[in-house]
Amino acid sequence: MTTVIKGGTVVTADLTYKADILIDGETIAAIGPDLEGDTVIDASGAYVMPGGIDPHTHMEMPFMGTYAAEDFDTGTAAALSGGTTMAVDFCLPSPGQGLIDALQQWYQKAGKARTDYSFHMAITWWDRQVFDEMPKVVEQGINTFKHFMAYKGALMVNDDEMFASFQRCAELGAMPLVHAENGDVVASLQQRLMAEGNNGPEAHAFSRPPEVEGEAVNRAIMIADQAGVPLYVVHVSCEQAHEAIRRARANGMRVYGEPLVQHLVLDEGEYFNADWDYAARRVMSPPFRNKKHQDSLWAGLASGSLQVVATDHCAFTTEQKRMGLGDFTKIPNGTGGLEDRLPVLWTRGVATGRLTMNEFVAVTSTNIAKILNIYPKKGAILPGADADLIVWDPTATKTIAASRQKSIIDYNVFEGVEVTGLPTITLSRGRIAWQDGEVLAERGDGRFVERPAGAPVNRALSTWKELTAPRRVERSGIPASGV
Ligand code: DUC
Ligand code: ZN
Ligand code: ZN
Ligand code: ZN
Repeated sequence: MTTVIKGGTVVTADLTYKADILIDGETIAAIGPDLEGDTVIDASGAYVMPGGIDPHTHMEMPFMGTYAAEDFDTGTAAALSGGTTMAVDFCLPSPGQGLIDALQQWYQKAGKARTDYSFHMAITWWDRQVFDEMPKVVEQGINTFKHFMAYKGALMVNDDEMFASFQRCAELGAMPLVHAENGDVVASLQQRLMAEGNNGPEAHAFSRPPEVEGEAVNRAIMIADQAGVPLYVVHVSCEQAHEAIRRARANGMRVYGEPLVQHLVLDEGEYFNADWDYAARRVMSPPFRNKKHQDSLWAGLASGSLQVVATDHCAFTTEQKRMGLGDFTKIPNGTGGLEDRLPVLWTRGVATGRLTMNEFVAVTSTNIAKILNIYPKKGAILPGADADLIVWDPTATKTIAASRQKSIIDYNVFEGVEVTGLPTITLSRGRIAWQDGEVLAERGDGRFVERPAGAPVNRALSTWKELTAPRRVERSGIPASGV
């Protein structure tokens, strides 16, 4: 069975050109003029791009006394409708739970996925068992380990644990990820705000200022450098964090930064809405920032100091958000965005001239495929690559509305945003997975994508330094102690 996508303009991370794409089975067989196939998809007037990869989702995640309401079924349906063909979710062992044990639970949940998927493994506690299980996780095709520097008393790891885990990552050819916020300072600010009677969702933003993020990113970078390992910083939301990443990169360290589409577009004013539900629905960590920080993130994407745009899709219903009525620290943290990432980024990025089309492909797909060591199977339009493709109509428009979304959440943080530029067809491994508003991929069509360790692009500069044992100076004539 062959399919040919005819008459489109191919857009990759580095080229834009007219060509047909021939798909044989699940992969791309040829790219060129006048190709023929059993079925034809007409892409005239459209762009053909690699499907989006969202490296940051939390489906059905147990968190803050509840579970993220979006699961792999509805979440990946939402993804396909927005042109995303792969999601990387976080496997989160509960404290004391073995990593492999937790992984079994995640395979179970992800069995419902309609898109391909992978996992990052979270290090939520630390002892010999975790150390011993890390290589087993790597053997299963998971080459990234996530560390929460916030959520004190729950997911947070301390610096000694982080340093030990980073060193283990270095030995295994794996890469650490960090949620970088200073959890001790956040906890202290939360207490103070509550004691002063600031219990509404707007206090959430004051409890997590840019400084707590900037401090943690700097700390993680220095610890990674001492461990001789590269570093990936999730949800970079502010200039302080971006500045630390920029500086590290300029010094030759392989540090990657991932802004979220929410932070690029939505600002802290959202928390001052008079409607409690409206503000609480937008509570996530880190919180939305002001325009100065947004400009910094856009600049980082354009200049290459930030590499990836994700969503941190972690979707709770309004009812779940109300767990925090009277105490903002109990509002489940998280927002959705899987369905809207590509259209919103295109509208606010490409259509405004902030990003080129090629940069758009780089930050939504190709860069993360390289970082996660799955390129060119994913993130590429090349012979042999998986045929995860989107046919993109740059003139199609819609107004984002929860009432029309595939996500099961009862609201959308982008409600009312008008987008121009939408996928008309999404193909997942050669099959039409979404077309004309309908999800055609079925529950369970998605496959786990193995990501081998040892990605060459991820070697840390400090691993190339000459490693020497501490030198001891032999001395004679040691003076007697005492005065
Ligand atoms: N931030 C969120 O907003 N939700 C899930 C976890 C996180 O770090
Ligand atoms: Zn996080
Ligand atoms: Zn998050
Ligand atoms: Zn997250």
